[in-house]
Amino acid sequence: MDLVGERFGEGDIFIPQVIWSAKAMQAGMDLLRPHFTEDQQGKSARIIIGTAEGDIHDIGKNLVGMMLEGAGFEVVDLGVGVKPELFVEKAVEEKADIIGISALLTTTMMSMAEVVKLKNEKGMPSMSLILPGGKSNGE
Ligand code: B12
Repeated sequence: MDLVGERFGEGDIFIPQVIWSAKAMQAGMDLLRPHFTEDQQGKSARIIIGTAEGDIHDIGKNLVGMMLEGAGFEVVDLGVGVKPELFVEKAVEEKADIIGISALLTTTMMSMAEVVKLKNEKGMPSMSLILPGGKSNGE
């Protein structure tokens, strides 16, 4: 997908080819999924995961969700285009330990800050928030 991104950036390939590549990647992940999840022993923590509002990129999120499941996390996937309020509402409802937000666009990154703000307003300071690249809000 990195190569696809480069070629898309250079104007060498276009959106349809990127979509085909994304579908191929998803199909590969479907084959791998059972192997990642079959060995899990007891669940360690519950994580809410989703792609930020205004963003439809989900390959990385799905991959991360799958790896987390394989590592024994209980993953609640909210899908794509998730509003900041929904991340926080669901985290409360599901008694989640962690919120994970995926955002691939410069414009959708800001919605992460909104989730942190809402989470703190709800008095959930001890919850971890993980962002792509492994950065956290330090809590
Ligand atoms: C595939 C792709 C698409 C596909 C998405 C298909 C899908 N179902 O996801 C399609 C064709 C639909 C698409 C659309 C668009 N895209 Co696009 N896309 C890409 C591309 C080529 C690859 C992304 C990808 O899947 N990579 C593979 C996965 C495995 O990697 P990843 O996403 O980075 O995920 C890893 C980490 O980021 C991290 N991670 C990800 N999520 C999370 C979450 C948590 C909690 C954690 C811990 C970690 C984590 O872990 C993952 C595994 O290592 C990138 C370029 C690139 N090289 O990244 C552009 C790119 C992201 N797209 C871009 C753009 C501009 C768009 C469009 C706006 C294009 C347009 N003009 O319409 C639209 C966006 C529409 C929207 N509203 O969202 C730009 C963004 C630029 C920017 N700075 O904002 C990029 C960078 C391309 C470019 N160079 O211009 N895109």
